[in-house]
Amino acid sequence: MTVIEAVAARQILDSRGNPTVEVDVRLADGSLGRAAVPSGASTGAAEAIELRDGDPKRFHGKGVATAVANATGPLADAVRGLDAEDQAAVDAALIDCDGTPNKSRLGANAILGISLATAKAAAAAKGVPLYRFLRRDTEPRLPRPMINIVNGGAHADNPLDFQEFMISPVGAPTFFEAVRMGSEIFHTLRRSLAAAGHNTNVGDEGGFAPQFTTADEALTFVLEAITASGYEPGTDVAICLDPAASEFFKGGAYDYAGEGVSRSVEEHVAYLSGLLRRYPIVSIEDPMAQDDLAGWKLLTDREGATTQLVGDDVFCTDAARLRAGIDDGYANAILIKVNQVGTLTETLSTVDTARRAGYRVVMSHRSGETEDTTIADLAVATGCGQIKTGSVSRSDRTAKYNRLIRIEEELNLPFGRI
Ligand code: 2PG
Ligand code: MG
Repeated sequence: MTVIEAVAARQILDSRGNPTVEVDVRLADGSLGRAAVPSGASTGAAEAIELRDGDPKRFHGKGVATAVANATGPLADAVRGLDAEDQAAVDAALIDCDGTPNKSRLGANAILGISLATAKAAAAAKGVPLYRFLRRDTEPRLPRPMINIVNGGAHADNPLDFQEFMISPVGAPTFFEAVRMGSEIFHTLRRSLAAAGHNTNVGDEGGFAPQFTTADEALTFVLEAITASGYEPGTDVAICLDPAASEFFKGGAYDYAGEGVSRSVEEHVAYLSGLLRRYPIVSIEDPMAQDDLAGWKLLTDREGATTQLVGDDVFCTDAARLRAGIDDGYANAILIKVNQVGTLTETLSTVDTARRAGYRVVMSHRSGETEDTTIADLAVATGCGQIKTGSVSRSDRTAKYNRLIRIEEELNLPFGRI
């Protein structure tokens, strides 16, 4: 009854107004699974390939009609007749059908759409929520959110060099309370930005994008918003950063264009250490560029014992790349993005690799998102303990928070910590 009978796909819009792939998988018993594929802006060099049509007359070249045709053509042929409950076999068939190491022939967007829709169809057939269907051998947990309240880098058109300034309500007793605290701080920040004459427009992930030029400026406002909301920085609410450093690593140095300063690898590490001393920062993602492994090692040796250092571009959710980090001792955590690797099975295997090595795991959205909430269920099912899903504004972001609020209501699960 859980045999895959039909695959449909279409182009829909993502949160930036660009087309993306949505897939419907229908099973023999009539169960339907539907998944929409996210899309990044500050993509890692080793990510699985998102197939775009490149036809300048349609969607300025960003159309995904070819990926949709691949999903309903060769990829559908490869999975039709397979059991949706055997995710590993379905994903292996998709990978085989594509035949390239980076899913470039048929598109990781086409492949991921089928992979995720298959899991959702199987969960529907069993009549259980996705987080329960995907449950691993570890204990499920509600993830602690990293809430992005200031956007810069590739996600905003301000001069801020760092991409994301996030708050994590480390003292919140439940997921809902974490969201409440995040929302209060977000609105307090809006008022203080307006009072200081800054604009309160938001960037791609729903955080504010004022004309800040330095991280210190952003951090000062964030810290003040935490305090003015009645919370103790560091105890109730900590700060997390994603500089997305690959974006401004040029010619062997870190080029802070907004600030108008270039820092050598050593100076950049010293600068980050300085921020760690001055602010209650508990986690930094992509502090170093994906191809600056010496820098990664330097920072990990210096700060890794006390600060969570999350590899995004450097690992690209790929188990082999993560293995290199574990063996060589750089980073101590990994960001997990389903579309960086392109199937659910590979995603879960990377999570397992991280966990076995004692690396922490953060489930993550992309800057281009949809109303699809799969990552919320994935975070609970893997019990990874942390999620990064943007600001507490814009429905593409709040859909994930709201999904987690409902899951928390359904279950009485333990809450993750950084
Ligand atoms: C990141 C992500 C998500 P993008 O760098 O971590 O915040 O951004 O999807 O643009 O790669
Ligand atoms: Mg990142």
